[in-house]
Amino acid sequence: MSLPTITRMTIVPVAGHDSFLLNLSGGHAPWFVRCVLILEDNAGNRGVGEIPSSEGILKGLEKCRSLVEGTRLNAWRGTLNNAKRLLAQGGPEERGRQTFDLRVAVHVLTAIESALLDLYGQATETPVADLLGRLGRQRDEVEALGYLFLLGDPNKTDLPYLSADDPRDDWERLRCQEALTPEAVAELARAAHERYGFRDFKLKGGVLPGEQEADCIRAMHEIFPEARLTLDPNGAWSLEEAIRVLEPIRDILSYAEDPCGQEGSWSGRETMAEFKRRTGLRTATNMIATDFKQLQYAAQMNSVDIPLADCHFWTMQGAVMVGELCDEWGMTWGSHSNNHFDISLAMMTHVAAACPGEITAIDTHWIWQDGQRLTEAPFEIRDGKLNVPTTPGLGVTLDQGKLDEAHALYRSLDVRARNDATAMQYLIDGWAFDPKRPALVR
Ligand code: GKR
Ligand code: MG
Repeated sequence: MSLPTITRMTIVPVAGHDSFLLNLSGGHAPWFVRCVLILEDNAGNRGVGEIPSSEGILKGLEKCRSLVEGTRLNAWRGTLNNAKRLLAQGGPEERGRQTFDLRVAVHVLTAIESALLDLYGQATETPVADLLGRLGRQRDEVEALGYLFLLGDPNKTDLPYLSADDPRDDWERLRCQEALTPEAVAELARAAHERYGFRDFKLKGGVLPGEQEADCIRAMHEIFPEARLTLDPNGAWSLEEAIRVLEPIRDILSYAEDPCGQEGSWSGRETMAEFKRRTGLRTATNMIATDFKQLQYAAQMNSVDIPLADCHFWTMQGAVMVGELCDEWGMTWGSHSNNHFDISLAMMTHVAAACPGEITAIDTHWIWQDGQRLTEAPFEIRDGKLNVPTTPGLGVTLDQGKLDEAHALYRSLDVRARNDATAMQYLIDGWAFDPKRPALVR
């Protein structure tokens, strides 16, 4: 069968609004930046992908343009292979010690892969979930967790955070206000549950002293005793601190996400293995098993039970391969997330749908962005779940007007990549990132 040819590749950096989310990297700015890749074919279809944005990523995509335009969809794997080889010439890259992944090549590749799969799915009338992995779709619904954050007070800054002037519900009101206590976090959990029906929750830590974050988990457990709960300080604590903070709440935690990390002469895979051995707690990570080599060592050392294989930095096929390995090796697949629009929500849903076996409810920042969109009908989280579409491709239709608006916002800003330090400096003068100290502990 002869499939259409790709006629045009368009790279569109976009920005959206965000709340004052706190984490080890600081405080989220009032905006987040992403990059949308659009591929058009000569049958008139458009395929899309969404990834984080940075100058390196935009350049990387541009570099691949001539390898993508003019190729046939039949050869989509070859196109990706060529892009991968070209990007590899940039040499090895490091994830870095921020909470977010600073690599370029793997993100660039994912954007191209997503748009290609979307187009290929449309040409062959197949949903992306059915194209992924050895066996395609494994489920028709994907469970998501309620991903909560401690929140800074926007009024302590003169930054243009959106306020909830006419909130539809408690969630829309609370996500714009300070939340730094166990009571406030429990309220966020309740409001998120009421709106989205989440059964499981994750709290982003690395902000307050560990014991205070453990109290937030206790408060969440009070109102949701059945929920699977986890706390993620992004490796901020030393091994001893992680044990001291989490041992007392081990019975109410389902797993600990990156409780410790690289420390002195120990690698993060070593401290995490030791943490597991000494506490008996299961561990998840998006920091110490972020490629196949690291995953191999993490598995050999028994450091990790739940690799959070976010498709944006594993590629969509890579993330599903991790899911297949987890299923074979007795580990549990999960997905990490950063702030994202609705194209990424679709990508993550299809990937999770193709991972075999029992998986962990996926992370998504969508609840912080809900109300903004780039597609005509974003996937919805209802009863804690996302439906996996049965329509061809990713199952989303780009809304050109909304895309233009998000691009115009990007152009109006002097922001080209994520920077959590600036907003944090309103709370603590001269604040600087320290991978081993919670953001408000200075
Ligand atoms: O959005 O602030 C954030 C998170 O801290 C994010 O940067 C992390 O990558 O969600 C992430 C995680 O699970 O570590
Ligand atoms: Mg994490």
